Parts: sequence; structure tokens; C-alpha cells
Amino acid sequence: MRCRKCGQKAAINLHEHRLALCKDHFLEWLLEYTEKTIKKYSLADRQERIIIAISGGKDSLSLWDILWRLGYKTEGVHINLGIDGGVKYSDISEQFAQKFAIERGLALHIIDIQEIYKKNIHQMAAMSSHGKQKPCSVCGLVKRHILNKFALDEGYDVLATAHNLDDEAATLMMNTLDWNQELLIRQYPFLPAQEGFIRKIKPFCRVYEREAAAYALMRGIDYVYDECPYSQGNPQSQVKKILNQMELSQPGLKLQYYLNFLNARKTGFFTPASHKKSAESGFICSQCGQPTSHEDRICEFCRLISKKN
Ligand code: Q46
Ligand code: ZN
Ligand code: ZN
Repeated sequence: MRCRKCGQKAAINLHEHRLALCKDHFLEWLLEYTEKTIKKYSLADRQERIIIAISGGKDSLSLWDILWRLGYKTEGVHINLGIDGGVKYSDISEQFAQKFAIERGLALHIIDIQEIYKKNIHQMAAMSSHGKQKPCSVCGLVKRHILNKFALDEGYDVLATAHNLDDEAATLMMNTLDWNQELLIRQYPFLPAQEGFIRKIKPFCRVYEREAAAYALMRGIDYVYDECPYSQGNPQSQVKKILNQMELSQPGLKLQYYLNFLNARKTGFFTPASHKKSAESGFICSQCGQPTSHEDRICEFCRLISKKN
């Protein structure tokens, strides 16, 4: 297998694009492809201050490296959730994020929830009826709240997350399995700013997880290899396995599935106009100032952290 651009031995075969590339041309290609995604969906421009959510994994560090190389104004924010899982998962993730930022002279902000809220994510989850078995839904709520608050308080223009195509396709499948209109409406490469919400973008939404991993390896980026100990067996990883099976016999299936959904939106399906009410709006939380759907004006996050053990 030869690189289509230079004829050297190919390092990766991008089946969905029918394109084989050597290491140098793949690194160049992923930068161009990410830039095309940013332009296609008008995600950001080079004057804007972008804050990127950095987990310390392959996706977020590859995304940061690419946006930095493309000349976007970026800083990173990492949330230490206090997850141990026998491998000191959170502390090691933080170390990889720090190392990456120091090597490139980039600013990384660390938010340690144990320092601020005196509880790690297990303890927060144990206080919620949603989190008794697994902390993921509480973890999602906490991360969304903290990232939004930090980005608004510090005056960034936009919050970027490294959700990749595998994440988006799995989310889409889960949202269609129960026809969750609220979530289908919100699923797009960007979410516009609203009162109390920063604009959010996903520049890797068309990038396969294996491509983000290949980029990190070929670029020599050190990242945390271990998955979060809670990721195994969660519904999203089960759906990912099914989609991976299907992709094996039909290369490009995930990309087509996601892009066809975006095309369907253009014709009016699952667009904000087709469904008027947003889930997280209506009232302002009296404690943190962020939007909430609760009439008593206390948002889900503030309810959670005010609970006693
Ligand atoms: S970090 Fe948090 Fe994920 Fe771990 S506890 Fe679940 S949600 S799996 S992306
Ligand atoms: Zn080449
Ligand atoms: Zn609140």
C-alpha cells in the first residue's frame, strides 16, 4: 500500500476516504481536514479565544495540537475528577495534560473538584439517585457545568471539545433509539451561545477515533492510554462496539450515518425551529447564575453539591 501523495510506503489507510497516506502526509491531511470542518460549519476564527476541554487522552491532545498548529488562539482546561480506579486515573491524566502544555508553552488551567467542592466524583455520584451504580451521568453534569462556568467567567469566545466521529455516531444512535428530540436538536458540530451558555464547538466531529489516535502516535504525543475505569460497559461503549462491528463490513458507515443526519437537518428535521422548547432554559439559578429548567431556580448542579452526605 503506497501513499497517494508521494508514493512512499503508506502508514495509514483511510478506508472511508479511499485514501492511503504516509506518516508525513497523514499529519498534514488531518490538519487540513480539521480546518475544512471548522470552515464548513463556521466553528471559529483566528481572532477568537478558544478554550479546549483537555482530558489528557488522545482526542483532546491531538485536537489541541492541531488547533495550535493551525494558528488558533487556544488555552486548555482540565478537570481533575478525583478518579482513582486502581491506576490513579485522574492524577495521571492531569500529568499528561501538563506535560503537553509545558512542551508547547501553552496555558493549561487545572480545576480540581476536590479542592473546590471537597468531594471527588464518586462521592458526588453517591449523593445522587442517578449516580448510585455508575458516576457517568453525574460526571457529565459536573463537567458541563464547570466548563461552561469557567469559559464564561474567564471571557473566552468559545469552548471546544474533542468529541470524535465515533462519539457522535454512538450518541446519534442512542438518541434515535429513544427518539429523544431535545438531544437530537442539540446534536450538531456547534451549539450557539445562549443566555448563560458559552458557544460550543466540536472540530473533530468528522474524525474517526482511530485517526485521532494515529495522529497522537505519529506526532509523538504522550497521552493517557488507560480509559476511565467507569467507561467499560456504559451504554455508549456498548453502542460503539455495535457500530465498530458494522463499520468492519461497511467501511465509512459511521461517517455516512452522521453526515446523512446533518443533511437531514438541512431539510428541517430536528432543527430548533421544528421543536421550540430547550431543555435547559427558562429560569436562572439563584445560586450560580446559570440557566435551569427548574421553576424553583436551583439548577441540577447546585442541588447536587448542596446535598449532605
Ligand atoms: S470520565 Fe466521567 Fe467519562 Fe469516567 S466517570 Fe464516566 S463520564 S467514563 S467520558
Ligand atoms: Zn506521502
Ligand atoms: Zn446553579
